[in-house]
Amino acid sequence: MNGAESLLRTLLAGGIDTCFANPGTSEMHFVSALDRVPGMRAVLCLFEGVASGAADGYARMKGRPAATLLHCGPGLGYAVTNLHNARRAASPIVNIVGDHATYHRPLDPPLASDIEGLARPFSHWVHTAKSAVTLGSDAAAAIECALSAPGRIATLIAPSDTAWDEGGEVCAVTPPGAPARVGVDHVEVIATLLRKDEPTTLLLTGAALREPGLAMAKAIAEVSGCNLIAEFTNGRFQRGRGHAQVARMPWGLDHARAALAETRHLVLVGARDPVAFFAFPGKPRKLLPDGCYLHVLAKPDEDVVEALATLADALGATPKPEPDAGPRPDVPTGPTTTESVARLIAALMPEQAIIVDESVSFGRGLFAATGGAPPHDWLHQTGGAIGAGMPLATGAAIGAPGRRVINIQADGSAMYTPQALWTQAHERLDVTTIIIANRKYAVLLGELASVGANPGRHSLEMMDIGNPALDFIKLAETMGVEAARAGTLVELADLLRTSCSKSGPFLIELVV
Ligand SMILES: Cc1ncc(C[n+]2csc(CCOP(=O)(O)OP(=O)(O)O)c2C)c(N)n1
Repeated sequence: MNGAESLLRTLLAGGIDTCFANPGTSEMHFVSALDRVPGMRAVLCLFEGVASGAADGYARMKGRPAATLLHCGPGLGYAVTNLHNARRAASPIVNIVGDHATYHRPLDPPLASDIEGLARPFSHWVHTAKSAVTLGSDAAAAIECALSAPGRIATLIAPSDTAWDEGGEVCAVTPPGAPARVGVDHVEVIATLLRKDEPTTLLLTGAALREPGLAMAKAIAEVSGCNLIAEFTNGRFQRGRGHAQVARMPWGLDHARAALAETRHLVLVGARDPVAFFAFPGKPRKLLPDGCYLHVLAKPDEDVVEALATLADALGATPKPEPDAGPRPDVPTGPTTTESVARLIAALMPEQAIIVDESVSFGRGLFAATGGAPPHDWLHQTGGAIGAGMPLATGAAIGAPGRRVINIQADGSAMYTPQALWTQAHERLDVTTIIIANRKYAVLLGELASVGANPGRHSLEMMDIGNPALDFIKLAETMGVEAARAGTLVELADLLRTSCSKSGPFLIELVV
């Protein structure tokens, strides 16, 4: 068995059966092993940023890592932006990066670069394989890292001779143990705090926003009178009927600080000490109000759900079914606003839809009006690096087959990774993309004012993507995706219904 085959067999034995790939010469033996070893779904992506973003979306929905297959340093370079977003979402991923043969690298051929240096800031574990004999055990170590709490990124660099040499050995994966438990004494400190009559807020993310954690948090809030709020961006948030409705931290320093203004105690539940996205001249950097105390129930890599269960027990709080949310909202008519689009999506989304939200400025108000929709999952772009939405939607559709993905996608951000549409067409994925075509970098117009810069002709030109106007219908059709334009809510409703009634991808350009 050569090294490539041992790598592939070790991935399969470790539970990784999906690989988002963009191969080159140094990965040819891995690709050829796919012909001999059944079981791996290899998904061709036409840009590495699509592969890494799709691996993120897959992991968020499947709860298990996928692999990526990337070509040398430059291939990894294209992938790192969405690895950054995946790291912020705590998504497990195993990157396999091909490289020159060990004895060829010293000659400094054109594609040679410092792959480890490039991988390190975006990976929790980086290793370059030394030989075909140990490539299998290296792959097992990579999987073990990826599976450790709360979900990590492992990058294994495989020089091409480690793939083609004989002597490969398949290696078993030792699954890491459960995440670290929060001590009962520590939970009791938080319980004591919640028994006091002082304004307290639990800041939730990660597993606290999925069942059973979400229902436990709601029960704790009902018994103690504390508030619940989610981080501004979250990897996967279970929402809609049957789930507790939890607001997310508002966008913008002033709004976020206002949301916490009355709080005396902020308790982090898998969340981080909340800070502003950026520093602004003369403004505070943290969201915590003055005089508010910060507490930690569970850190991101601790067992958040168990900590919530212990806290609920200590307070005598029992999760209950959510009350009936009443009839589903009607399809709205009238002007196209964030609120009306949210109500329309809530009215028409199928049961168990997956919303992938890279709607940027248009979508900040989408959340409130979708709480009463059928049960669904909401995936945010987590790291602030735009170009995640379409790849995330692609991976989510593969990770959760049978569920319709609705990608609410700002137009400027769409232009970073539109190649994802080709993979959606190639794999016949059930993804409806709604492009919010405002033909601007609208969010940056606000940021210009927030940092105190004066707008002039040149700076405003940097935020105008309307000349020439992007034609997303042609763009989608070029990649084999059916598409149509909507100028009104009625047209949007018709197209959303049509796209959800048939299989495969569909793109709607919503002109706003
Ligand atoms: C990788 C990356 N490059 C650039 C930026 C800076 N940036 C933030 S928002 C934005 C424009 C977003 O425009 P669009 O997606 O159309 O959303 P809108 O602002 O119109 O709501 C840019 C360029 C970023 N966040 N990430």
